[in-house]
Amino acid sequence: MNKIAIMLVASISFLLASCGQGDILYADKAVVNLSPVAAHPSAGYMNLHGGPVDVALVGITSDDVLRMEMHETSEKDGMASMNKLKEIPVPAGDTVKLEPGGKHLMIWGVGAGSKKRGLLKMTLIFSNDERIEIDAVIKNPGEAAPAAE
Ligand SMILES: [Cu+2]
Repeated sequence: MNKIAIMLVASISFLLASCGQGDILYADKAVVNLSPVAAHPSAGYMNLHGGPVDVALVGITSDDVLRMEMHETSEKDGMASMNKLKEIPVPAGDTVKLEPGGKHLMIWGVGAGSKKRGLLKMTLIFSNDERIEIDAVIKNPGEAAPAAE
């Protein structure tokens, strides 16, 4: 009886330890800011939290968009430009922010159903083949952006 109790305690503390910070790969604070001009792409932002090992975000898909790309805004000679990224590294235990003026998603053709729901379901694909499904909150043009942290 005592042995079982000790084993239970041991396995519970193991479970708690395995849920500690940096031990799981996840994404949060995902938003899609709809473009005020229908023909222009919308922008997507989120925070990526690294897990126990270094990975990279290598793809992002959604059933309800025409096209989605990973971009980075950079400034050269006072001119802002964007380039397409093949991957976004997410180091173990680190937080990588997709935010205005930096790395972001560019999204074409967000479907009417998702707009109505106010959520866009997307799947993040990582270099270790881990896939994470998230719901990004859709913001209409003019709606306040979420407070930065
Ligand atoms: Cu872009």
